[in-house]
Amino acid sequence: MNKQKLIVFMPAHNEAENIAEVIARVPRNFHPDYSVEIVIIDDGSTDNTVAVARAAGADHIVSFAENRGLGAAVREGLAACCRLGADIGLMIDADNEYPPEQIPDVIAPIIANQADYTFGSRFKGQIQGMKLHRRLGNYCFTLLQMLLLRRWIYDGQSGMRGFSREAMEHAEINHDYNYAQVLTLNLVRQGFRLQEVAISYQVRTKGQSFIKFHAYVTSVLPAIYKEMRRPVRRKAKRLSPAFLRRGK
Ligand SMILES: Nc1nc2c(ncn2[C@@H]2O[C@H](COP(=O)(O)OP(=O)(O)O)[C@@H](O)[C@H]2O)c(=O)[nH]1
Ligand SMILES: [Mg+2]
Repeated sequence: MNKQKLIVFMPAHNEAENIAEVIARVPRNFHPDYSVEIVIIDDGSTDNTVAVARAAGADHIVSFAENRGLGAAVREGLAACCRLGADIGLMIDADNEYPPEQIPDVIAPIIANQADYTFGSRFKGQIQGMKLHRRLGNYCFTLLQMLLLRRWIYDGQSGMRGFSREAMEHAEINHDYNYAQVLTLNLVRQGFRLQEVAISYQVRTKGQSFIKFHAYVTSVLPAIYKEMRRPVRRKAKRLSPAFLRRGK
């Protein structure tokens, strides 16, 4: 039987100190029916992220000539998964905060066809070292998504997410700076099924978070507004013309 393909992709900007360990921790043989490949989206790194990632065993590296932003990098990661024939995609930050060992847990609901889009959820699991202001920021942005989608969400800013092939093909990220909220609003409004899986999270010990309060708020809030103003086509309608015809 032909194996299914899981592609693990990592957006990375100057993560030379962290990325090798993340790559080494990815379980390559987690399931007899799945092969695993790793794709790095290097967002114009000026350190030796690319050389370190290649030496650590990354299978594919896409490099942007200049820094374009995390939203642009995740958009490219999803496109790369589709180009490379992934059946399932899994995004994980390159900074060694999220647990690659739990990749099988995070994609399990997709393999079981119970979800199309999953989060590794820190607030359902365990968190080590998150500062109070970051925790509060996470709660606020997650609450906003809950209100907009009228459903419970634990961790709307997770940097570890799984995608079915179809979710990857239809996902749209409407700004280059970030993806966290607009991607969820986009996929859930299209009718893709979201599930969250508890993970354990350890705040980075090397390198720096790119998040700056002012830039984050002034980029993310308008993008959320723009996403909510945009009409989305529901998946059920788009996917089942045969079903609709039968119903007539
Ligand atoms: N593509 C891209 N990725 C970035 C940029 N800045 C950070 N990242 C990556 O995005 C992920 C999360 O970044 P991080 O700074 O740790 O954000 P935090 O975890 O929310 O504090 C890491 O894998 C970073 O390498 C950027 O400008 N562009
Ligand atoms: Mg991080």
